[in-house]
This record gives sequence, C-alpha cells and structure tokens, in this order.
Amino acid sequence: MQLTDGQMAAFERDGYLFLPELFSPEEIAVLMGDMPRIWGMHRPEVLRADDGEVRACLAMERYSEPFRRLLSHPRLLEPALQILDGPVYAHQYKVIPKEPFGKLDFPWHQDFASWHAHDGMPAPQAMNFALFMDEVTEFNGPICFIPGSHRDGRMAAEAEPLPGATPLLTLSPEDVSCLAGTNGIVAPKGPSGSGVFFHGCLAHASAPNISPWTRHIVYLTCNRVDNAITRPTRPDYYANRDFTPLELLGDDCLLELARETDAAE
Ligand SMILES: O=C(O)CCC(=O)C(=O)O
Repeated sequence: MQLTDGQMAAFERDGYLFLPELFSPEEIAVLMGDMPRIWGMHRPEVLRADDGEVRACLAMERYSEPFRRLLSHPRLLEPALQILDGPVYAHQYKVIPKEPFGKLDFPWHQDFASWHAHDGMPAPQAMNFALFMDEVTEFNGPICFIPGSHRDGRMAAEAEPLPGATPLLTLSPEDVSCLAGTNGIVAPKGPSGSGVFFHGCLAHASAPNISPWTRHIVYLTCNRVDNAITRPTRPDYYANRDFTPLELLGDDCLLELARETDAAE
C-alpha cells in the first residue's frame, strides 16, 4: 500500500497520519483471538506492574503467529519504507493494553529521546505505527499528539520511572505548554482496525482509561537499517539487536491464517 503525495505531505507537516479502518474486523479478530493466550503467559516479554496489571507485551513475533505476520504486513511496512526511504527493521514491537478503569497512563514524551538515551539510536530515522485493536474514544485513554512537534527534533527530557517498565524520557510542562500553545493537541479516534503512523520525535501522551471498555493498541517501531542502535542498555525485547530488514508478506496474510485455522478445526 503506497501513501499518496498528499498523505506524505500531511505526515511531514503534522508528524502523524491517521488512516481509519485500515484493517478489517476479520483481520483484527485474528490478532485479538491470540490475546488471551498471550496475557496468560509468564515470560519476560510480558510486563506487569506491581499490582499485576499487564503494562505491555513485547516482541510478539517470538511467540504469536498472527503478530509475526502483522509485523511484515504491507499496509504497515510499505508506508514505513516510503516514509523512511530505505530498508527497515523492527526496533520495538508491543501491545499496550488499557483495561477498563485501569490506571495506566503516559506522560508527555518523544519516543526518540528514549531510543537515543537507552539504546544508542543515532538519528530520528525511525517511526511508529499504531494499530487500534479496539475502538478508541475520548473516554478510554486515546493517544494524544501535538501536531508538528516533531519539527523541533529531540528536546530536553527528564528520565521518569514507570512501574514495570524502563524509565521514560519525559518533556517539561513548560516545553509542552509552549508546543501545545502553538499547535494544539489532537487525539485520533476511530473504530478498531484504524491505524496511525507517527514520527519518532512527535510529542505524545495518554491519560488513564476511565471507561468500562478496553483500549488495546499495537505499536511497531521501524528503524532504518543504516540507523541501527549502537549502545543498547535494555533487554532485546525492548531494543531489538537483529537488524535484518523486514520482508513484505502478502496483503491477505492474516486472512490466510484465519482460513488455515478454520480448515484445521
Ligand atoms: O498507548 C498509549 O497510550 C501510549 C503509549 C506510548 O506513548 C508509548 O509507548 O510511547
């Protein structure tokens, strides 16, 4: 799937591109179908806070066939190749679950600040793709962006501890006030299957889920192979050391898996 010139220009201007209903309900069902099994796993890639709430699961391609296929899906990978203009590998791949009435939130930050400080990523030639597993509304802790904030590059940041995860390099209230005062704040919302591409320097944050509905989002961070990390300080499921370029699968790779599973039952 190729982005149009207008979509590329919007990404460059705003630092993000929202594509409602990029994946079908059937495709999302294939991924969601594996979530209960993953949630029940006790392995280092499944992170829990002290109260037992799952904070994230990472590197799902190691233990989930649906998620292994999603990683190389052309609707994610082709736009990433186009935006980053070169071969890419998966630097980080995770699901962030927000449970009904859950406490999980994220202060304002730029992801590249953490990739640079914790992993030694040389330049912001990496980007994120977020895929909504559930409908995202104003009530269930949507991810919020300051449009255009990526254009200021990496800003000063403080390491803030996060329960059950590595410290996050966060932005100061003064810098956020200044950026938001100029550009405002947006929160892309839409049905499950919607996707957002966003720049590694885009300022973003999210509030807790105050609704009775889940809000699970899959994030893939693609990094250009010639921008591979140089000084990783955290486990490889946070900062992949395998810089092999991702290879495209077919557009029907998730539906094909559903068909294979149905035939085997
Ligand atoms: O899923 C969210 O609400 C935000 C996640 C986030 O900001 C991150 O992983 O950097």
